[in-house]
Amino acid sequence: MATLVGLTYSPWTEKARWALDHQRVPYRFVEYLPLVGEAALRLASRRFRGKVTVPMLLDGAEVHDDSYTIARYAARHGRSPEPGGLFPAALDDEVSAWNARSDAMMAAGRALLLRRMAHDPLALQEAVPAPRALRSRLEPVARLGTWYLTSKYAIADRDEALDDRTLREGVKALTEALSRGDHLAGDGFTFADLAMCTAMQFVLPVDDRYIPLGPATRRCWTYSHLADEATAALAWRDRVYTRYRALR
Ligand SMILES: N[C@@H](CCC(=O)N[C@@H](CS)C(=O)NCC(=O)O)C(=O)O
Repeated sequence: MATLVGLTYSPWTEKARWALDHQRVPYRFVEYLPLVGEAALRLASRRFRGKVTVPMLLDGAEVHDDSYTIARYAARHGRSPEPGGLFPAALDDEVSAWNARSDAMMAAGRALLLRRMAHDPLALQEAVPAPRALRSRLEPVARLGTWYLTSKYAIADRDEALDDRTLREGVKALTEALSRGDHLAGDGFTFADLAMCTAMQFVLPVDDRYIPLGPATRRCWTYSHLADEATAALAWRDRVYTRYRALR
């Protein structure tokens, strides 16, 4: 059986996991611990150079380190309940364009989130993988984790106004597309819908039933400048989750 290494709260992991679950592909999930888990991940994937990220899918000699290729793997190895599958051949370009949009929104959203997180001691404490009573004393551990991600993804070199614009334009493009129908590519559920739903996590997190977050973390993930203008896109995201995201 394949192993998926990922971070439960991460929208990239959710993108891969949703595709695997939707296609009914069996896998074992292993929770990743940023920084601490890196050496083991490099060893398991035999990636000794460059950046390693999760989600990562390991299936014998086959290694996939990107949510999009994991979803493609899911489409090859599973069976879709939808007639055309997650990647209908005729809609390939459209689906991958929406995925590129989702990736750009997520990179922008992460940069905006990490900036907010650095100033939110309660959210930092919730990120400490330790019993509640110890969390406030261990806040520096979470601060170290945030610093690590900030430097790994070169957040200081990013333009905050541009990140805001990228997220905003993503929501606008989504809202416009939804005025033409409930599915982004063709007339059924595809990876385009799934990818854009997961990107909306950086505007307002989805219900805890799908991705559990502590109250301070949820507040921190909420991008309030944009959430109020994104009501149609968020309502659509919630409808798609209810209909197509089975609870684990
Ligand atoms: N292109 C990758 C990007 C994945 C990605 O950025 N993963 C981040 C999520 S925050 C990660 O691995 N973070 C933990 C780390 O870098 O140690 C994908 O779509 O799967």
